[in-house]
Amino acid sequence: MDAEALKNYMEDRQQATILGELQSFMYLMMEYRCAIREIETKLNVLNDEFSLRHERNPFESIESRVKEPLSIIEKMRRKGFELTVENIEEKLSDVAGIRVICSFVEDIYYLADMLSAQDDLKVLEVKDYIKNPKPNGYRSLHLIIQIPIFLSNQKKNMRVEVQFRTIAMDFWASVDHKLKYKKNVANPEMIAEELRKCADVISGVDQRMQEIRNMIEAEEIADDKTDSQ
Ligand code: 0O2
Repeated sequence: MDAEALKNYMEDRQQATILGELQSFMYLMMEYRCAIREIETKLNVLNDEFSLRHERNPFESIESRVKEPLSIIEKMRRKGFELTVENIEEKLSDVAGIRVICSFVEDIYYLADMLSAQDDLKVLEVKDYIKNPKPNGYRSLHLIIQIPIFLSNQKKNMRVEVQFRTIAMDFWASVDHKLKYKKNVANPEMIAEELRKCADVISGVDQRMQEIRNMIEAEEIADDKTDSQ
């Protein structure tokens, strides 16, 4: 083989490898989207049933996403993993992510318990950043769930990260996320401390809201008893 032919051969091989990796990557993202749909359906079923029984919804909204390729690359680099499709699947638990936004903290645990009890999925990990907030004040309940998806020729277990938060926790996390991009601030320690204080205030409001709801529910139960006598 002359030099020119060898060069063409190497370029073709390289292109084929890149194309192969790209196809595997796109296929993997499709599998994650299917896994998200499975869990979203389960959460919507729980929501429908709960709202008929209790005349209110346990969650306000659900957001879902498959992680953007650039975020995947950034996280793989940050964690020091070689960038291959196999590694993305093996090392990252949050390529498929669902965020469930609730009004009340008790609803978070209700939904997480109901979902975890289902026998066709497996909870691989629980990170309770509500009971144990991160030092910066971040609060949410994270579950890493393994769920099977059924493809034409195989059943495959996929991992999905489900984050449960109150509206208030979500407000804090969104603002925190935005501020993370503002790197050139003069006093980052003071800003971090202010953000942490805001997280504590927000947590206090969540607790108070929960207490108010409990009071209202207790009154409703008392009224129902009086009516039925
Ligand atoms: P994105 O853009 O939301 O997907 P890591 O902390 O990511 O190195 P691990 O174990 O994956 O390692 O993380 P963790 O902390 O249990 O959960 C990761 C996800 O939780 C993050 O995903 C965020 O969505 C959210 N999260 C965790 N800590 C914070 C925080 O301090 N502030 C905010 N706003 N969100 C947080 P990604 O991939 O970082 O980002």
